Amino acid sequence: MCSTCGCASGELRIEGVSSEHSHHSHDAGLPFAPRRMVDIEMDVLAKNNHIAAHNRAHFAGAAVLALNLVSSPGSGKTTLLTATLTQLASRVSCAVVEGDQQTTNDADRIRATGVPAIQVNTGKGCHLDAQMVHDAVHHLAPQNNSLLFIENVGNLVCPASFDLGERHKVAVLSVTEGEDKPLKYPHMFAASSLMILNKIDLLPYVNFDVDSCIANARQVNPQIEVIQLSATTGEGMEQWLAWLEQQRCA
Ligand SMILES: Nc1nc2c(ncn2[C@@H]2O[C@H](COP(=O)(O)OP(=O)(O)OP(=O)(O)O)[C@@H](O)[C@H]2O)c(=O)[nH]1
Ligand SMILES: [Mg+2]
Repeated sequence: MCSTCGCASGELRIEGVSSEHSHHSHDAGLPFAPRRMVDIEMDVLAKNNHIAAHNRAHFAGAAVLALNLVSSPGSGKTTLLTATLTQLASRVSCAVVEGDQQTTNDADRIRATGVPAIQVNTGKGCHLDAQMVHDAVHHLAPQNNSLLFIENVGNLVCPASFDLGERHKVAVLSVTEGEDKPLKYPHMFAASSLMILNKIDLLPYVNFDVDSCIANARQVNPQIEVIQLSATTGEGMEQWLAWLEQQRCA
């Protein structure tokens, strides 16, 4: 489990090991009894949800469209954002919150496009939480009627549980990761409104079944929208920009 966020689900299953036995071996390493772990998890998430609701009200009041970009490390979130901002920022006011364990690399990449960005370093933490976004947004002070992109820490697990007050989660999955990822990490794809299938320029070089990936995503979330694109070649970008425009008008 993840010791920094207390996001153990209490659903541990090890193939071929009865749940009774797997719980015994798991519990031996825990600092708290399972019941207490669940209580702590609920406390953490309830507190987070409270701050997320505050963020959401603030964004609604200022007509800020906040999007939470989630993915595994290296799927292309920052590349997609810089490509997006290059096309969008002259027309729409944008700002970015960047989440990573360490470095300001990604915020530097965003700022190089001329768009304000603030880096949040989570240290040992594996996700952004609503308080971090609240504090970062306080410094960023996004304009009314603007777009706020939040790039979460690269991690397909914990960011699924932490509401930041965003309008939508956008899951970025690249074609080098395998089409089974929506089934292996269902919570993330269930929580996302849109799946961006990135790096389609690499499809000729990898074994990746696009149709089966989309079917897998729809199995865990029948409503999920899908856009295939390449953040580096720009193929499919117009669909993503149209989706953003649609959300801004919604
Ligand atoms: N071929 C190809 N490479 C891409 C594409 N998008 C991103 N990349 C490359 O993938 C690597 C990771 O891209 P990033 O944008 O840093 O990924 P990220 O999701 O922001 O990574 P983290 O912030 O570390 O989680 C870089 O080498 C990018 O150039 C794409 O559409 N096609
Ligand atoms: Mg990044």
